[in-house]
Amino acid sequence: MAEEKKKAAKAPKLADPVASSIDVASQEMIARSHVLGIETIFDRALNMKQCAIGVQGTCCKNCSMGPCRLPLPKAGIEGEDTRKGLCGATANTIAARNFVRMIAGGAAAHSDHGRCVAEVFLSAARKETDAYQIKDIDKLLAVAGHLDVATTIEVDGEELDRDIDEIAVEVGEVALNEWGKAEGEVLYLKRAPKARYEIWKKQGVLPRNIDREIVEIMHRTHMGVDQDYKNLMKQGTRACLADGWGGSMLATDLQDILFGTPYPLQSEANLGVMKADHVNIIIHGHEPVLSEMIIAVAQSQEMIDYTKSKGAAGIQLSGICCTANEMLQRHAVPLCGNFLQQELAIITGACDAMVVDIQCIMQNIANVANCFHTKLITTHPIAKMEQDNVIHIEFDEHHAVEDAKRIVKMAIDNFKNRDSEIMIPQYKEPVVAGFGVESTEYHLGGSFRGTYYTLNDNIINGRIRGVAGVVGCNNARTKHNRDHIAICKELIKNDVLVLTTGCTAIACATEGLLVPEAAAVYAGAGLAEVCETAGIPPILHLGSCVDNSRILLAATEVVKAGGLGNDISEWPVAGSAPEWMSEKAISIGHYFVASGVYTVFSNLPVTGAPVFENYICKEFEDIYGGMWATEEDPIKHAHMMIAHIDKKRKELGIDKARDRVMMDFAARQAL
Ligand code: NFS
Repeated sequence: MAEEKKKAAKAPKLADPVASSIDVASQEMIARSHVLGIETIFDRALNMKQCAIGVQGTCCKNCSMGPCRLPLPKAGIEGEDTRKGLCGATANTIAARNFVRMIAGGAAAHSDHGRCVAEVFLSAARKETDAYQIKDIDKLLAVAGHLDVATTIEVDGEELDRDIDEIAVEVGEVALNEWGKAEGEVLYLKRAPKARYEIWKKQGVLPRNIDREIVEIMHRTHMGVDQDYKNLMKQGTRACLADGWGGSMLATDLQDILFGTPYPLQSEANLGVMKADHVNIIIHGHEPVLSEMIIAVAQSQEMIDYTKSKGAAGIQLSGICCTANEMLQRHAVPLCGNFLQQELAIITGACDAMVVDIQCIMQNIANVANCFHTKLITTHPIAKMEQDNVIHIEFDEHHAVEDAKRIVKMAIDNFKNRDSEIMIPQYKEPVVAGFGVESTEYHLGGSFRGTYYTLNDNIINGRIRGVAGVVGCNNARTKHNRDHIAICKELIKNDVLVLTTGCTAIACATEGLLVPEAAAVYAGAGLAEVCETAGIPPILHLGSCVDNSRILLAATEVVKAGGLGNDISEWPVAGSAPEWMSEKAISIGHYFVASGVYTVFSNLPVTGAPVFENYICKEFEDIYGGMWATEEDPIKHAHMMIAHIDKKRKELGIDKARDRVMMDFAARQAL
């Protein structure tokens, strides 16, 4: 008996499905994982505690004399902070070094993705591959302008259009050069409002090229180099600007030119998009270079016929993580789920192949796939897995169609091998996505006006109180999707238009918030009226995480349209990432802050160094006009953003307009 008790005490705890996620489809699959004896991240989060010092940001393992651990004393610090590592590094130095290394990791991930797209772009422009072509010529010409590539040439004193192929090759070359050029500065910085650019210049944080700033972070944070938290943050700022206004923005632009600029379209979201009688191929990761080809091949008659010959009704493609957003915004391919749903999609027993490339792929999906017939296929040379059941099919733009065919065929052949009961949760919601900078301009400005002025007008007259970017990941330390949804609902209820990307966008989609009808149900009267007139949802899906660059550009368009100040920091806007977990989120958060946006995260690994924390969460506002803030409670979190929006309205002198509008609605209701 005592033995049994001991065993039970030792047995790993199992996650309570209802406490783990707000999403019923996910709850069903977590419950199923327990029935089948399959461990998921939800269980692991219960059985492994976080390191209390790491959470504070004050553990230094940058040399082998450590790790040096500098927890904040329980009673706080009175008088001088005497904590030091072996070399004498203070808590501020350690926390700042860790923070900027996170920026380096995030900026590297986004930017290396961008580089890969730029390489494929150049191959396509040089016609070295038939698989990819230039799709959006208007966008090519616009991007050429931003990269100082001429779009016309002078012949005999006459200005003529330049050959498109020639422009494309030069755009590809100039773009690729942005990663490692020896001189100058990142070209896209000039796309920011002039006032913003001048702040960066004055602060000495204009990135020189994309790679260099990341390398310099690794150098400066090496043992015994930069030991001034302010100077470290300067480099962190420079590197994240190279991400947001460099690597990420180039990724978005070149993807749009190659694969098409998104325009609103309709699809569905959640695990219920999988179909029992279809071959289910789930694409998970980030680079649309892979997914675009798989979509093309899966839709070919050859594959459709092959599928039928194997007894399946068709091929159901769906996506996880940012690849899901990429496929949705350009092809209406349904969203299967976000970060915390990757194991759960396999637990349906209906996933015939999960195809992954880079980033946010949990190694445990290999173990989960091993419990089913699911083929797990890695495709990227920089992202392999050690488990034996993982198949690696390297994807290369020069033989992309053949690679995609091999992958799709493997999935079809695997359909007959299903060995467990299929259990697809019957939950999915309709979604309208594809709001890029261009389409938002059209929707809000109308085809004749074609500017953001109508949006500005509605902000000035108070129908729209302000704009919020709510983005980022899931985090197994937080109930799946709970904070995304609570914050977004609270914001729209208070007439704040929400722009979303990444896993937040998928969370909103699975909750049914990304349809125009959601405005009447969840939005405040002012925002609902604007949404009804424009036919848009109260939360706009702007794509994947590299597409946060679209939010930067939309913000810039608002400034350009006039009436709301001269800089992003002046208009009523705020940012949020309530369930963040990845280094990419820190890079994104910081480029929003450095672009003048008040940005709230659930928490930050800086609490062990209060002086450093105060620097980025307070003093930063005087330097950049934007700053960090943290709040775990989602409703308080939303209201901090709303308070900032109201502060900016007041500074702009448009707070009175909103009072009037609200009275009008009250009066109207009374009537
Ligand atoms: Ni963004 Fe995409 Fe999701 Fe977080 Fe991961 S998918 S790049 S990092 S987890 S939002």
